[in-house]
Amino acid sequence: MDEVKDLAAQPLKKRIFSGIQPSGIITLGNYIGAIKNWVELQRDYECLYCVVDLHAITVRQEPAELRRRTFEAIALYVACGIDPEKSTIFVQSHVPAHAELAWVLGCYTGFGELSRMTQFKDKSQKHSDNINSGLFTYPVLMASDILLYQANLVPVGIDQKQHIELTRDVALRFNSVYGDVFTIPEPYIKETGMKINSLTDPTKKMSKSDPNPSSYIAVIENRDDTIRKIKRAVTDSDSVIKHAPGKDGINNLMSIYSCFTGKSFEEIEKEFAGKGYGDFKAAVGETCADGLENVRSEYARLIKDKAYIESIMKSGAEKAFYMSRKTLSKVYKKVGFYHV
Ligand code: AQP
Repeated sequence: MDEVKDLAAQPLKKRIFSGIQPSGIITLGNYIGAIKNWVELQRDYECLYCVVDLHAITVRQEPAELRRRTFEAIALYVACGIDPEKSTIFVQSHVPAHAELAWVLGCYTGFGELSRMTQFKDKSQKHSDNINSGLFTYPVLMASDILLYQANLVPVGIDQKQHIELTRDVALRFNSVYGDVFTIPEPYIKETGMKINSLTDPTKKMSKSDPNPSSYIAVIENRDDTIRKIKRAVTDSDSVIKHAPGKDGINNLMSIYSCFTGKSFEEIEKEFAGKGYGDFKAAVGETCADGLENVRSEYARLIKDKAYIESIMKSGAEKAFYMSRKTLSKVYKKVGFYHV
C-alpha cells in the first residue's frame, strides 16, 4: 500500500525536446553542446530527440545527401547513447504537426522580432544567393517543435539561446490570449562546451556546414584525423596553457579537454604547467579520440542495420505523432478552426 502511495506521489517526469539539422556531418560541437547532454538527461526526463530535416532545407541541400544524412543522424544518436527504449527518436518531416503549428504561430510572431535574430543575419550573409523566407521564419518552426510537445527544457548550445527566448515570448503571447495552452520552456545550456569553436578560426563557432573539414572534428571520423586536426589547430603565439581573454585557440582546446575529462580549467593549467602547446595538443587529441572511440565503433555497427534504424524512426514518429496531435487539436480549437 505504501509503495502504491509512493508511486502516486512521484511527480511526472519533466519533458525535454531537442534536435540537430542533418545539414552536414555531425561535429564535436554538436556532440559536446547537445548530444552528450541529451544522453545524461535521459535518466531524469522524458526526452524527445529529433532530426530536424525541415530546418535543414532553409539552406540548399542535395536531396540524396540529405536523405543519407538523416539516416546517419538517427544511427549516430543511438551510437552516442540515446536509448530508443527510453527516449523518442524521430525525424521532423515524419510528423506533419510541426509545419502545421508553425503556420499558426507565425501569425503570432512579429516581423520585427524575427528580424532581430542573429542566426538569420549570419546565415543570410553566408548564403546571400538564397535568402529565402524559410530562413527568416526558422525560429517559428523551432518554436513549434518545442511547444508541440509541451517541453519544459531545451538542451542547446549558446547559439540557440535567442531562439528559445523567442519561443518563450510567442508561447506567453499565445497563452495570454487563449489561456494555458503551452508549457513555457527553459533553455538548458552547460557553461563548459556551450560553444566549441572552429579549429582553423577559433573566434568562430565550429559548424558542420563549414566547407573546410580541418575546421571541425566529425564525431565519426577516424582517430588519426582527430589527433592530426587538433595538432594543427590554430593557437596564439604565446606558449602558456592558461585560460585567458584573447587566447581563443587555447581556451577552445581547454574546453574540449575539460568536457572529456571533467577537469576544471585550473586543474588543466596545473597539469600542463611548464609544458608547451605540443604536449597539450597531443593530450587533447588523444583524449578526444578516446572519448569518441565507443561512439565510432557503435556507429560502424548500427549504420549497417537499416531495418533497425528504420524501425526506430517509425516507432518514434508514431509516438511523436500522437503527442503532437493533442497539442495541435487544442490550438486549432482555441483559435476557432471549425471541427467536424
Ligand atoms: N560549435 C558548437 N558548440 C556547441 N554547441 C553547438 N551546436 C552546434 N554547433 C555547436 C548545438 O548543436 C545543436 C544542433 O545544431 P543545429 O544542427 O540545429 O544547427 P547549428 O546550431 O546551426 O549547428 P551547425 O553545426 O553550425 O550547423 P550548420 O553548419 O548547418 O549551421 C544545437 O543545440 C546547437 O546549439
